[in-house]
Amino acid sequence: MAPSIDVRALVRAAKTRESEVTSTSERHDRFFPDGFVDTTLDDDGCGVASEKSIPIATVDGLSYEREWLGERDADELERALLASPSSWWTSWSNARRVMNAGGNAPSQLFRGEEDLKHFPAYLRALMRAMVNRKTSDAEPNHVLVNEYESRGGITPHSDGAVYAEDVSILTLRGTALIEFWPSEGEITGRPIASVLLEPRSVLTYKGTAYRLRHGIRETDADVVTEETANARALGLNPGARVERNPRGRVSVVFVRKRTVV
Ligand SMILES: O=C(O)CCC(=O)C(=O)O
Repeated sequence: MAPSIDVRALVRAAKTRESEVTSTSERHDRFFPDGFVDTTLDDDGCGVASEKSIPIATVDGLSYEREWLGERDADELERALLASPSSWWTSWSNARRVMNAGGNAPSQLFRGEEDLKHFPAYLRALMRAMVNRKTSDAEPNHVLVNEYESRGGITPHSDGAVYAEDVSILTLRGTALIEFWPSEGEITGRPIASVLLEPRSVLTYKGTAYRLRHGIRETDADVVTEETANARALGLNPGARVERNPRGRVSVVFVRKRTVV
């Protein structure tokens, strides 16, 4: 006999989740009482062509911008995101936990306003800034937060077909070397490229770069190599060791999910 499904319990659980999401987004709005104080949210020429932006010629579609967010705003954003209830976080084995900061489950398609209404106002402002500052081609509609322990990493992967090929990663705390690998085959030898992600920077990967796999090693210190595309701009030579922050790393991933038709 097929196992019976307790439909009432499922509906109750969905309602609880719904009210938790709403009350949490209201609670979130106590952050940023004065709005963003040291971040430029509109294009003032600090987009792709600014001095803070480091072109990465070795991989089509890969770009990196330093100091995308101001220091005070970065602190406030971290406080706000980490104040989310523990039930919002999912732990992964390699010293990483992930939070869905708005919208529906990461694997589900985008449902329009139904998903957008759950975002706190400050995240909506950053989502708009992504496109106003020409970081993304179009406005993201989904945001994930990763919190890593100091040594934590993420296995090389590609982000798959649910998202448009245009992803931006804002690092809030800690540095880490992200490596890009061919889309298929064994991960051996040297990566195609790597980028050292600094606090307050944004890394964007689109098109060709999106289709590569990317990952971060589990380690106490990252080692800059010939492939590290922003090493020179950061004043680092191949072989330089960059210790991980003992407090770990926090990153915010802005994506655009495909829409339910
Ligand atoms: O934390 C990062 O910078 C990478 C995150 C990532 O690759 C992911 O969430 O899929």
